Amino acid sequence: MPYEDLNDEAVRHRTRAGQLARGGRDGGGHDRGGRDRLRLAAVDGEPVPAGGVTGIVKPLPPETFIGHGTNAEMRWEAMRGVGYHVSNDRFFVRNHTSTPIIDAATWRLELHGTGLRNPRSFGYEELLALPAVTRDAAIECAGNGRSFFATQQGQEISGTPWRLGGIGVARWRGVPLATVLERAGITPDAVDVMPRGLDAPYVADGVDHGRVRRPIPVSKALKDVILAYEMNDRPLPPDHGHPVRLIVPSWIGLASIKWVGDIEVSTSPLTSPWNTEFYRMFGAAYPPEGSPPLTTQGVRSAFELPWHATLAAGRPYVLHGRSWSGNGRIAGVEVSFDGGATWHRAQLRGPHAVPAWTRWHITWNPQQAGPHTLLARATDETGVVQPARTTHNDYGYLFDAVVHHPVIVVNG
Ligand SMILES: Nc1nc2c(c(=O)[nH]1)N[C@H]1C(S)=C(S)[C@@H](COP(=O)(O)O)O[C@H]1N2
Ligand SMILES: [Mo]
Repeated sequence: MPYEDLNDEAVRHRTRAGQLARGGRDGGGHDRGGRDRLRLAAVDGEPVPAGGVTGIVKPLPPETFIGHGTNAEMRWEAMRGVGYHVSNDRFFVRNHTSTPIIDAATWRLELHGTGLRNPRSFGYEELLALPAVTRDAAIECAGNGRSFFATQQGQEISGTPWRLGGIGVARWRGVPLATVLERAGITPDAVDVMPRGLDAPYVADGVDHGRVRRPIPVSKALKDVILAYEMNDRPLPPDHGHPVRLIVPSWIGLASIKWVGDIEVSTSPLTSPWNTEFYRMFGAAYPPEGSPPLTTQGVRSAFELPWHATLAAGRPYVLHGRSWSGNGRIAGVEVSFDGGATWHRAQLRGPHAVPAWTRWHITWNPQQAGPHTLLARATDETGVVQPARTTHNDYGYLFDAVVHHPVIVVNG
C-alpha cells in the first residue's frame, strides 16, 4: 500500500466514521426524505445507491460511492486517513455510456490529420518503450458540485447532481503527448489536437453525437498532457481508460479522454459537440452561443466528513479537508464553524502537486448542541478566492462557491 499514511488519529477517525455510518444519518445516497433530496430530485432524478449504476465494471460499495446513472461519485468521508492519492478502487467514474473492455495486445493509437508530416500509429508495447514521465494530477468533472446550484442557490440546472465527489487525484505514468506528436511530425502550423475514445457513441434525446472527443489547442497538448497507461502504479483499470487515456492537468475532466483510439491533428480549428454544445456556459449571464469552451477548473474545498456528520459537544475534533485549484497552488484555506460569521485559518500539510489538491486540518471544539454549518474557503496563488455564490449557468458547470456542509452536534 504505497500511499497509506495512517496514524493513530486517522484510525480513531475511521472507527468513529464506522460508528456514524451504522447510526445511519450520514449518507447522501441513503438518507431519504430531507429537503435537499426533494430539490435534487426535482433537478435531475435522485442519486441512486451505487449498486444501481450501469456500465461501470469495478465494485461500487455504498460506503465509498454515490451512484448517478452511468456515473459514480466518491464519498468524501471515505477519504479520511487514506493519504494523498485516491486508490483506483475508490476513484470516481464519469462515463457518457459504459466502460468498454479493450485488449491492449491489439489496441493501436492512430495519429492522423493535416497537421502531421508523418501520420502513423503506435501499439501498446511501442508506447511503453518510449521515455515515460510520472505525475500527480487531479481529474475533476466540470459538473462537480453541480447539485449545490439547486440545494444552496435554489436554481435549476440539468446534469448529473454531483456533490463534491466528482474528483480524484492519482499518480499517472505515461508518455508525454508531445513525444508522440513529434514522432508523427507535427507541423508548425498545427492548431488543434482532437483525441477520441473507443467507447460507444453518445446518444442523447435521439441525437447521435458520435464518439466522445474534444479538441485541445496545440499549445496545451505540447505543454503537459500525458498519454497515461498507469494509475497509482497499476495498469490503467478498465473504468479509467484501459489501455491508454489522456491526462490534461488542471483542465475539466472531459479533456482527459479515456480509451483513446485516435488523435486528429489539424492546421484548422476542430469542433465537436463537446466544445460547441456542451462544456460551455449557457444562460442569462452568457452570450447566446455560450462562453468559450471550458478549460481550467476553479477553486474548491471539501471536508472529509459525512454529510450530516454527528459530533459530540464539549470535545475537540480535528476536522480534515482538501482544497484545489485549476489556476495553481492553494495559498490558504479558512474555515468557519458558524455559517460564515467568523473564519479561522486551517493548517495546510503534506505534498501539494500543482494540478492536484492540498490537504489541511483545523481543530473545532463544538459547544452548542444542534445543527451547524461548516464552511471551507480556499484562496489560490493567483489570488482567486472561493465566492459565496457562483453565477448560474444552465448546465451547472464549475460550481466554485463555498459549500455549506451540514453537521449535527449532540450532547455527548
Ligand atoms: N472516452 C471517454 N473519455 C472520457 C469520458 C467518456 O465518457 N468517454 N468522460 C470524461 C469526463 S466528462 C470525465 S469527468 C473524466 C472522468 O474520468 P474518470 O472516469 O477516470 O474519473 O473522463 C473523461 N473522459
Ligand atoms: Mo466530466
